[in-house]
Amino acid sequence: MTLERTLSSFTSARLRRKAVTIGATSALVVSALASPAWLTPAYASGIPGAPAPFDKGGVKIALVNYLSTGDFFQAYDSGAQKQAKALGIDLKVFPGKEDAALQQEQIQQAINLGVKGIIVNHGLPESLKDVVQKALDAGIKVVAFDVNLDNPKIPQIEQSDHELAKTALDQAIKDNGAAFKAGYVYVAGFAPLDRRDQVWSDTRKAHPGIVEKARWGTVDAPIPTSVAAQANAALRANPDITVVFAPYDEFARGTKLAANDLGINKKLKIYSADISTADIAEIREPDSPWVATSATNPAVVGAVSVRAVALSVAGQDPGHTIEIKPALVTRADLNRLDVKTIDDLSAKLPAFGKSDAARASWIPVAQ
Ligand code: SR1
Repeated sequence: MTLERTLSSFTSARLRRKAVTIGATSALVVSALASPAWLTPAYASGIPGAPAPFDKGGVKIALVNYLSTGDFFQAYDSGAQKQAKALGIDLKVFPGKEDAALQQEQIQQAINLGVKGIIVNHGLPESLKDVVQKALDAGIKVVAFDVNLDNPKIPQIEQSDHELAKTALDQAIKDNGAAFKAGYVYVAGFAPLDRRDQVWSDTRKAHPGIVEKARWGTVDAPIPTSVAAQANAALRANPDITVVFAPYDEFARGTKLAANDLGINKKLKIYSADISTADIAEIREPDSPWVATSATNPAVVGAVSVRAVALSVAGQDPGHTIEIKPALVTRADLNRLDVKTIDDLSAKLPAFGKSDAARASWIPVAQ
């Protein structure tokens, strides 16, 4: 099903003419944008005692995505929406279609709309640096999540990717010993995956008994199906692989699909990054090969991104590097605590549900 919405809350005639087509997987974003409660009634006219411009309300901020499909990015967007609502921010979400030129054009559109701040969520640094410089030159504050824009004026937000990869790999070594034949799922060029890759490489250097027998990976949508086709071939050609490091939940899902299809789910163990309610169900399935993941709550990451840009817009420094700490979640933990949803996980594993990053007394926290 395809939905079409014209985002009419902004006054730009150009934008009003441009209908944004969003796939069904982005329905959450669409419904939030279309909701009459887009602006929080309580703070639509400003937060009492907040620094300008948040004392008046209706501050325009743009969230410009590169990727939008998949649970992580949907939850990220919904966390950003919720925090924006709590701050009385008029948040315009530009859906990502893995198209660098489109993302660049969307940042230009945001500049033309007169936003006060822009959150850049993923993307290719080469295609973004010039246009974000234009935004900065126009006095617009910019923060970046998971794309290194290499500019001292742009706060960088990340999920402590080194720690995330290390905790997942430490668990793999704890479960399997320091010598095993491994598969690895990776696509170069994405900042979080590149940081996790550094840890994979260091881990193999520190433990020469860990041998990478095959590597695969793609972000072609739908990612799990595309990864499954590759994993199927790689696992068939390398029947001695017993461990797969798949540090993105869409990669883990694809690899799990292949393992189930090949009937090797009981002898393979998958260690990943990220978690969603759907992932929890997949990890908890009987005989699931997906045994552990290291993750933040993506909705919290979205909320932190909005708070960081709000601080910048208010003339307060959110810090140059803003990190959200991950928590290791094992299949055993999920079963022991009988976790069924992300909200359950936040309640039962408090390290997972919150972040103190980019807070200030005047910012109502929504996470
Ligand atoms: C293609 S990059 C995918 C990653 O971005 C976010 O950092 C998520 O953790 C996901 O693993």
